[in-house]
Amino acid sequence: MKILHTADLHLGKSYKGENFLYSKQRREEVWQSFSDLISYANSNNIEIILISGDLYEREYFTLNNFKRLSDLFSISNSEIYIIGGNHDHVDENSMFLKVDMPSNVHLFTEEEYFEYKNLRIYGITWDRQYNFKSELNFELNDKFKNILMLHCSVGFESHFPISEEWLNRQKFDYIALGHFHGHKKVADRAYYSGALEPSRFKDEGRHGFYVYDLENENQEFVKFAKREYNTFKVDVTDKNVDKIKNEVLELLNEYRADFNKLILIGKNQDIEYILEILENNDFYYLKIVNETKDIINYEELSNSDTSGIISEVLKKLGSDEQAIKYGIEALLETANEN
Ligand SMILES: [Mn+2]
Repeated sequence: MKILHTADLHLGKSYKGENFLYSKQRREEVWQSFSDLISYANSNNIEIILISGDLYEREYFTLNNFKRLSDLFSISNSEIYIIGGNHDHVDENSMFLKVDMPSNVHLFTEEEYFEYKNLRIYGITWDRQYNFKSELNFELNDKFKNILMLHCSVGFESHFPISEEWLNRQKFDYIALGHFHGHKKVADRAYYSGALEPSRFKDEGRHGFYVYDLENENQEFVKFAKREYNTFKVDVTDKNVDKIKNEVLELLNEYRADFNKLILIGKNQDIEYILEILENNDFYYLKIVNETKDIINYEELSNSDTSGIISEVLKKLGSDEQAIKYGIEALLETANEN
């Protein structure tokens, strides 16, 4: 039996950091990605889909969005198990409880577990937005394969903290976690699927979902996201504009459709021109961060210095660049104070 484990889709999320065009487009892409996930499950004999919290953003989700979600679920051949997280917590006002969902959808509210064939699926839903805590005490029946779904923070103090030691003591066959956006194994048989689609530069790396095969206990990460967030660093020191441009094109070529951040470091007197050239590009999204150091033109500085103090200082400091920098800065500061 094949089980697909996903989480943190944040459907409906508005992307505040980006401009409106990207935000609108990205929001639609995440819907498309989820729709593709349902199709993937249908064509790959996935019997179970686990959604470990933050499926949608309660803050932005409308009744139409629920209708769209319900339509997607209804074309799925899988049984779908859902827990609420901090972004889609389920209290008595949750719209999720007020819409008709197809019969293959199972949202955890009060139940301890759902049974499907030889499987027991346990899950805990957030019933509030903040400071959620829950008693964790499970009496497992080993005639069943047992699975646990939690939306929690492993190794942190807030957002439903869970320790690695606790996870390692559990006898579950698989623990499907949500909340952290990067996919990783955190304990024996306990995994974060990560967000299906990344939503910020903090979410760097590959994104997708896990497929777990219950019989042979084989587990595979399937890269699925439509776009990724990447950060690159280029040192511009002693390079001409063309060389820098080519280096950037080569470095980012396979990431053209992604959200990319390019940090320029080092020193280059043509930095303004370099920025202008790089900003004129055909990448989907390229944010350029200028972290280069200023080049002080000492000759110019000393020519404009009618008092002769700067030339005097430069002569005394010799060729120690760092010392010159501090010296000049101190002088300029004194000049500004007057
Ligand atoms: Mn969360």
